[in-house]
Order: sequence, then C-alpha cells, then structure tokens
Amino acid sequence: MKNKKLALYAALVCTWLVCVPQVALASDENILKDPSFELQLAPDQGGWVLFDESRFASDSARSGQQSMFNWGFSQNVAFPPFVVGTVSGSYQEFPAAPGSRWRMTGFGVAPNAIKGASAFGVVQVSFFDAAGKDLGTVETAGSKTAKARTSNQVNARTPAGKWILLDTGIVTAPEGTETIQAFTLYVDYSGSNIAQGVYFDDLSLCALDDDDNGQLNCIDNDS
Ligand SMILES: [Ca+2]
Repeated sequence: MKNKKLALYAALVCTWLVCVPQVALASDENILKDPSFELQLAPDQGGWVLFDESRFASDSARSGQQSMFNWGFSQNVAFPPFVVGTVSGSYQEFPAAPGSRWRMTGFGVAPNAIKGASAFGVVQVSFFDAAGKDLGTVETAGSKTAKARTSNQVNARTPAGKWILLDTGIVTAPEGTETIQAFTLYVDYSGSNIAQGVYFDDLSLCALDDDDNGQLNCIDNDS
C-alpha cells in the first residue's frame, strides 16, 4: 500500500511539473489546452482537433519545439469551378453564453512567401447553438457572408519567415450561443499550383469580464 501511495504521489508531482511550462506560456485567462502545441494532446484530452491538411510540426516553432502547420494545394482546372482549393485547420470547443465577450490571438508565419491573392492563414472564432448551427457574432449580424470573426492574415504581403501577431479583436456571442470554437485556419483558393501553408504557435482564447477592454493578459508576448 505504501508503494502505491508513493507511486500516486510521484504521478501527481510529474503531472504538476509537466503542467508548469504550459501555464507559464499562457496568460491566466487563456482557456486553450496546449496553446503552444508542445503536448500534442488528443482531442478526448481537450487537445486540438485537426482537419484536412494539418499536422503538429517540429520544423518551425515560435516557442518550444512544436507548432501547428495548416497547408494546402490549390490548382486551376479546366472545368467549373476552375479553381480547387483547401481549407485546413485545427480547433478547440468550449461552452459559451449569449452576450459573452471573447478575444483570440496567436502568431503565424509562412516559411516561404504565400503565392496568390486568395491564400491566407488566420485565427478565427465561431459560435454555435445547441443544434450545432453556426450563429455568427453580434458584430457580424446582418452580414450574409461573415459567420465568424477572423483575425488579420498571414498572406502574400507578409514577409516570409516573420512571425506576426494575429488578433480577432473583441467578439460577442449572439443570442442562442451554446459553444465557441477557436480555430487556426489556412485557406487557399489561389490556383497557384504549389503546396504552401502557415505555421501557428502561442495561441490564446480569453473570456473577457464586463469591464475588460480586451487588452489585459490576452496576448502571450512573453514566450
Ligand atoms: Ca510551440
């Protein structure tokens, strides 16, 4: 029995030690799991859900040894729609209440300059109701196209190899909201006929208090 207790104690200490670097990388209000992609947690452990051309990457990192790489291959074709493209990414989901305010930030880099006007990497937040319907945001209400709030872009005008801050600004959940999803995304409908993409690292998703202007503790500049 004593050995079992010792083993449990050791496991708790190890868990705490493993968690320390992650906490140190993020602000107190960042609710994302593994925001720097160092742990590569499975989705059932609260980790990132990857889709399409996405992978954890060790060949480029803003902090630690790992990042998220979303990429794609867009090409022109001789028949409608004449350009085939890619939407690749990763996301995490959390409960969210109507009227709650959020801000997502992160850093993105393209190892080689992005080619084409319709190719870019962003971070994005989307809100959904209990049935899983995409609700958009209060700020985008009335728009027929913008169902989410996206950040500024890593795109053809971004210098190659330069990590830039991506920021959605403050986003308000609309009526009926049950969940929020926080994404890294790479979209490519450039028809450039090359494989290209964007690395993401040091992400943050913050729920803002009523008196919080969104400037506090939401951007992880220290890592
Ligand atoms: Ca990292």
